[in-house]
Amino acid sequence: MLENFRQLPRNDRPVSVLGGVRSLHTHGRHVDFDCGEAKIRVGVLAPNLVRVRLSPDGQWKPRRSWAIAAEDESWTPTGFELSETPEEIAIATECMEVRVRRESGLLACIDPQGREFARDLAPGMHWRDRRVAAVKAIEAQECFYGLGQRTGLLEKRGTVATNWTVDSLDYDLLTDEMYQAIPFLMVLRPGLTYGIFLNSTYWSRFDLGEADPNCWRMETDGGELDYYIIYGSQPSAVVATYTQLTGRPPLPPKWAIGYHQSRWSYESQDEVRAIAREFRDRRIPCDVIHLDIDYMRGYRVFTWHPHRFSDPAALVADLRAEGFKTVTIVDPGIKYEPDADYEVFDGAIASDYLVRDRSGKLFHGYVWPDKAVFPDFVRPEVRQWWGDLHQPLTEIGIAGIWNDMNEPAIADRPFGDPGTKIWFPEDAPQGPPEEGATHAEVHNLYGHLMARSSSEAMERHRPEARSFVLTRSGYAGIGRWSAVWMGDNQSRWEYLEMSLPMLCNMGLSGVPFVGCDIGGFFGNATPELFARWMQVGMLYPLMRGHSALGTRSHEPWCFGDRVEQICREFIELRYRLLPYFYTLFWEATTAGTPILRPLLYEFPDDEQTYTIADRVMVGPWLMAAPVCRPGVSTQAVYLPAGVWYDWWTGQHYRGPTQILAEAPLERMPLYVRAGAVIPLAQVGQFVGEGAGDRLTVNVWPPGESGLPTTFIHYEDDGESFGYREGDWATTTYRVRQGDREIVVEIGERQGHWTPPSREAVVEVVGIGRQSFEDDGRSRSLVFPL
Ligand code: MIG
Repeated sequence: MLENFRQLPRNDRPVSVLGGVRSLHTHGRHVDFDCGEAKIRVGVLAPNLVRVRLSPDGQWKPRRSWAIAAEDESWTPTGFELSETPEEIAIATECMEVRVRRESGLLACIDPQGREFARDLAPGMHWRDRRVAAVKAIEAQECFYGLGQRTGLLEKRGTVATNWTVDSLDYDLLTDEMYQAIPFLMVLRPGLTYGIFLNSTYWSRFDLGEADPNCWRMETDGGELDYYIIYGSQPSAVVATYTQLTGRPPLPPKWAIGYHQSRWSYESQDEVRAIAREFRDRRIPCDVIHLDIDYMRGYRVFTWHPHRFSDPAALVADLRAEGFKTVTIVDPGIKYEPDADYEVFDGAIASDYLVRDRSGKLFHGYVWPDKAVFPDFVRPEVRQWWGDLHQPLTEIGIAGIWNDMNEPAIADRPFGDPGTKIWFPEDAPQGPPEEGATHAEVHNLYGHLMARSSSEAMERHRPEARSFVLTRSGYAGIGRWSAVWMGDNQSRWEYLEMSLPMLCNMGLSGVPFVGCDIGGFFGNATPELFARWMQVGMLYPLMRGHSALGTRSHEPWCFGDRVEQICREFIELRYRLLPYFYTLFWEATTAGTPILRPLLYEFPDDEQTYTIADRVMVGPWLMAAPVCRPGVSTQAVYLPAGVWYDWWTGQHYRGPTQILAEAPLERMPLYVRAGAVIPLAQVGQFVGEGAGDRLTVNVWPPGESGLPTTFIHYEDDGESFGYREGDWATTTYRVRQGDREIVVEIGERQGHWTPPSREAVVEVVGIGRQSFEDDGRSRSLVFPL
């Protein structure tokens, strides 16, 4: 096999190890260490954020920050103290210290309690040819997370994680390279969390104690090591800073967090209409229908099939009238078709927008349209041109774009033969010529920058409304541009179970808007699997059903009445919870917070939670213990410290404890934390359907010994960009419990958006309810016990 043109570092070169520190000097926020020919630069960007760079030859290459949203200069200057002893140099900020050993250049960090973390072990930073690496200690109790899209367990100690985007269509529990490449690692122990962002778009790899259980190691190509260390007393602080560094997502339109239905493919406009009608007739809520590759004419990107989709404008308009948004797939491969009046190909050739090899020869491979060529999305003008090609889609009302095959996925011969997967030669020039990047450096960015092009285009061409963009491939910070789905899973129980840790690690890696194909992509779901998957799918930030060509129909009504009813109820539950989900999305835009969270995110001092992968939190209040195995009707559930209420029965439990939950097929065990405040909507058949005349807010008693709790409910019109100009509303709820009453204090509504006039109903679950005209004024509701 070609092994994908991977150029290995030359093993005939010696390994070089950083020498001792000869001198240092400080300029602004940076401290430069002169270590002979090599240099280290430590930058203090924030009290809990330090950037470490190593240049083996002492020359700093210009860095291109495709993933960095906040450059060094953009951080508010923060003071630090530099002190020196004969043994070491220490840089102290308000909350951490970085120490560099004079003799060896080895670096370590210290937390406010004096505990070491991110500590270099010999040989520390080292390099061979263009490969650079660092080795750090695995301290007692440390557990590993993040690293973007990963199969297998939630906790990653003892594994290897490579960052090189590939079409991992046959992934299983042991697969390493995936569609996403996110070189961000989170390390947790009680009271101390740190993050490492390896700022390299080149191939990179983390060995998390696989080769040696005492240390973890990161390495990458490109000749310069550049990484950020983020300190936090708990995971939320690290995610907040990491997403400040690499960017946070914008608010999606509210409809995008409703239910999406997709299939490869709904093959004609008639079929799409029939699917839409079925949803409405059966009263199963749905907001979005996706059109997969067969809407095109011979898979030519930006075309419509003249017969099967003869009138796309009418189709999209009719769907819209029924409350559906339409999303079209857009693949990067352009059919190689000279002299055929195919505008996209002709335009790309005329402007020279395609990837060529080093000799200038046009690169081609084989994808759906057969022989295909590929835009160089690293060039801004190519992203602009490609984005403008979306205008005919937005003009007829397409509200979202789905980017597939953008790792990029390419075969070396026409589809059908067992071809080899290839990509551009690693020395193919990409990006603005003066920057001199090659494919080796930007491979991991192909899908990322394609999604960026789509996202910017949608905003340009639909300035009045927020759009939805979905991508399969991405790099660190992809959440700024797009939602992400996890590619081709299988209709098997293991894939249902694996979906939760995979999505949780994406969330910890700063990408909150994520989902897996509900029901499984390859293969046929059984009715039982499908019902369970819809229950789990209700928890996914992106809730989309999808399935592959040749599989049985996977719509919610295709598995008999019992499963249809289960699907309806769980999709309805999602729609009831939309105000809560929407508030979580808002939190994600302001603090990078994951929406779907592993228990450890909320209970980082409880080591029991460190390996729990199949129990998850949605936001701070809801915990689900979904069933991911066949034939189950009871389920063991660990409840961490605090009081928990059963969502279905109201029964309460005092954690930490282990309980046995009833879990017949109709029920996914779901728990609410004491003190929870959860805003709920009336269920409509789609998000915009006139459910605005009542807001229900459910409150669960904090318990006598419980601390007061707070929740900020976020609202806006759900579709425009007005929220950027202050057209939003937040309402703060404070809940406390005394001997004789529970008091719910509602703060005055903030912001410039006013909800339609409505009744507010506040219900303290199991105690009572009060309702009032929601005029936005502050009030205090007392519920006697
Ligand atoms: O070669 O567009 O992951 O969601 O349905 C397969 C057809 C290409 C892979 C995607 C899948 C999509 C399918 N695509």
